[in-house]
Amino acid sequence: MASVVEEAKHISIPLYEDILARIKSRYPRRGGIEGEIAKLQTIYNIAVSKTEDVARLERLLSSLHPFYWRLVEIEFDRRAVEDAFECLSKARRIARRLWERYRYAILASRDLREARRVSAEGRGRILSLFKRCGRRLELLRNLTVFLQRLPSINPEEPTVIVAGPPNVGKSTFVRSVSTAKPEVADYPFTTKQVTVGHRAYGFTRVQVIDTPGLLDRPLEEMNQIERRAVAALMELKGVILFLADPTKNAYMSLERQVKLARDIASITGSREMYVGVNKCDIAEEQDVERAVELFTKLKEEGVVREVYRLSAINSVEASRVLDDIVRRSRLVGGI
Ligand SMILES: Nc1nc2c(ncn2[C@@H]2O[C@H](COP(=O)(O)OP(=O)(O)OP(=O)(O)O)[C@@H](O)[C@H]2O)c(=O)[nH]1
Ligand SMILES: [Mg+2]
Repeated sequence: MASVVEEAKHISIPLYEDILARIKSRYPRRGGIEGEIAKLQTIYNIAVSKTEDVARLERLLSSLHPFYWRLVEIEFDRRAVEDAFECLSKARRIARRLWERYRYAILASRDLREARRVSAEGRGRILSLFKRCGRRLELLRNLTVFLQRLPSINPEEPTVIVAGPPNVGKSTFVRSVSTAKPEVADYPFTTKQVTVGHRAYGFTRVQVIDTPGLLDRPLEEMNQIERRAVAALMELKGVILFLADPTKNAYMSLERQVKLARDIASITGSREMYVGVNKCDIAEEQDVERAVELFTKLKEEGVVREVYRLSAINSVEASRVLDDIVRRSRLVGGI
C-alpha cells in the first residue's frame, strides 16, 4: 500500500482562480458558430479536468486509516469536507449536462448573434457552478496539503509510542534510539506534531513515535496539540513507553505523572505500557527511588509491564531500554 503521504503528493486541487487562469490562457479566438462551441467546450473541459483529482482525494480519504482520520478531524470539520465533495461532484455532473444542452442549442441557433448569446449563457452557467464551490476548493486544497505533510507512519508496522508529560525527554529518547532527529529543548510543549523514527532489528524495523506532551486532563479539555498525541495512542497498534521526570524541576508532580500514566492506560485498553524513569543522571537518588516505587505499584496492579531507570541522553542506555521492550513485547520475531 502506497503511503497516504505519497498518494497525496500526486493530488492537486485548484482554486477557482486557477481554473479561470487556465481558461484564459487557453481561450480559443476562433469566430463563427464553431468558435462559440469551442469556447464553451474549453470552459467545460478545463473546469472538469482541473477538478478531476477531487475524486481521487475522496477515494484516498475513504480508505484512510483511523489514526490519520483522527489527525484530519483535529484540524478539519468532517461535515464541511463531505459537503465540499458533494458540491464538486454536483458541479461536475451538472456541467456535463449543461455542456451537452448548450452545445446543441448553439448548433440549433438561427444566426451567429443568437449562437453568441446562447454560448455566453452556457459558459456563465458552467463557470458559476464552480465559482459556488470556490471556498470548498480551498478547503480541499488545504486538506491535500495537510495530508502531504503528515508523518509517514505505517499503521501496520511494529510501533513503540513514546508518550508522557511535557519536557520529560520523549524527543531526546527518540533521537537517541532512532533515525529521527526531533527538536529537543529545555521547555515544555516543544514537540507539536507526532513524528516518527525507525530502528532496525535484523530485516524488520520498528517505528518509534515521538508525541507532544500530555497533561492529566479529560479529552474534552485537551488542545489540538495534545489531541495529536492521543490520536497516536488510541489508533496505532504497538506498545507504549511512558517517560517520567523524577527531578525537582519536573513540569508535573510525580503524583500527577502517575495519574497521567493511569489515564493513558485507560484510553489505550489492552496496549502494553512500559515506564521509563528518565533523567537519572541528574535526578537525586531519593527522587528516582520514589518515582520507581510509585510506578512499581502500577506494575503490581498490572497496568504497567516494567519500570526502567534511564538517561535518554545516553543513547546506549536508551537503546537498551528500547531493545528490551521490543524483545519482551515480541514486537519483532526472533530477538
Ligand atoms: N540530564 C538529562 N537531561 C535530559 C534527559 N532527557 C532529556 N533531557 C533534557 O530535558 C529537556 C526536555 O527534553 P525533550 O526531549 O525536549 O523533552 P520532551 O518530553 O520531548 O518535551 P516536549 O516535547 O516539550 O513535551 C531538554 O533540555 C533535554 O536535554 C536526560 O536523560 N538527562
Ligand atoms: Mg518533545
